[in-house]
Amino acid sequence: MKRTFAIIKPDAVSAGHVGSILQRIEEAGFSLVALRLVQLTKADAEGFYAVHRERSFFDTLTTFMASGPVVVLALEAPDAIVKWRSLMGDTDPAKADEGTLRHQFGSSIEQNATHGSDGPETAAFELGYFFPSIELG
Ligand code: 3AN
Repeated sequence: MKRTFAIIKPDAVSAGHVGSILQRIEEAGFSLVALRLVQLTKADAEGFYAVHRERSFFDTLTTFMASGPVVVLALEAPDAIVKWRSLMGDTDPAKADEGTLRHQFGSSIEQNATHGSDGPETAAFELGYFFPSIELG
């Protein structure tokens, strides 16, 4: 899979980290395929995270994701899914390796600065959730 879907989450956008994170993405060698700033509704966030519907944190996670604008991205690179997840680091910023985005910009397991697809099917769903095919080329 050459493409993955990424989000710069509301915590990182409101803290002014969009520029720094985009710089890290470019320096890591990803090509930007599509990029947009979007304000999710709670329903948008619930649809996006539908696989986590039964998880205890679903309500707070979707409320957080709708709490301010996010940047949604389609990224391209060889082995994009694995490469982006490794640049993000562990879900929990406290466990994320030094040098990863979540270590640097995340503040909690929920407010962890970035999102990335966890597999090819998820990436296909998530890219299609935000980008019309005309924007993905
Ligand atoms: P990842 O985003 O690293 O693939 P997932 O799929 O386990 O992690 O979780 C999806 C999102 O749900 C995470 N990015 C995080 O914001 C949130 N999350 C995961 N675990 C928790 C938790 N224990 N408490 C609150 N939010 C969580």
